[in-house]
Amino acid sequence: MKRLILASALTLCATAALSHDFKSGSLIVDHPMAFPTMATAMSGAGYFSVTNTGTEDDRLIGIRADFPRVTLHGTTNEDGVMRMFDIDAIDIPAGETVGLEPGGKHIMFMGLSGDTFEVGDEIPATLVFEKAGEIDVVFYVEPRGGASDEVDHSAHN
Ligand SMILES: [Cu+2]
Repeated sequence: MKRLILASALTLCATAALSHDFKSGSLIVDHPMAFPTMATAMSGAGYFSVTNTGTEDDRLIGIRADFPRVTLHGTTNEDGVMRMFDIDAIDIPAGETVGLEPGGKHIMFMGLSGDTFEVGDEIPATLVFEKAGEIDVVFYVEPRGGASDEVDHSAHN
């Protein structure tokens, strides 16, 4: 019986972690998260989705966090080779939800130098939007779930 209670408590925690969101004005930032990084990784990626419930387009123009460099990244897939590059902004059109996800646009935390992301870590960051201004969020480091998560960030720094 004790075990059953513990199991359901864990399930509750997991559910809470999966549904955390942050709001400012007409923007809702849902579920900022990152995957664990390997010991040798110099960078780690962050993902979330943003819903713009307003009538005016907005743009994500930057992010601040406690790392040597944090950038917005785009991804291209040319003949099966994934490449990532800096982008200036991510459009968040009125009435739409934009997802930052593996294989697409994402946040790049750079300069980890041995300071790995581990499951359960929380990474505070400030997202900067052109119109909504700044939104403080927390990225949760969560276990990798499946093959679709796999974008190798270990090689770039
Ligand atoms: Cu990247």
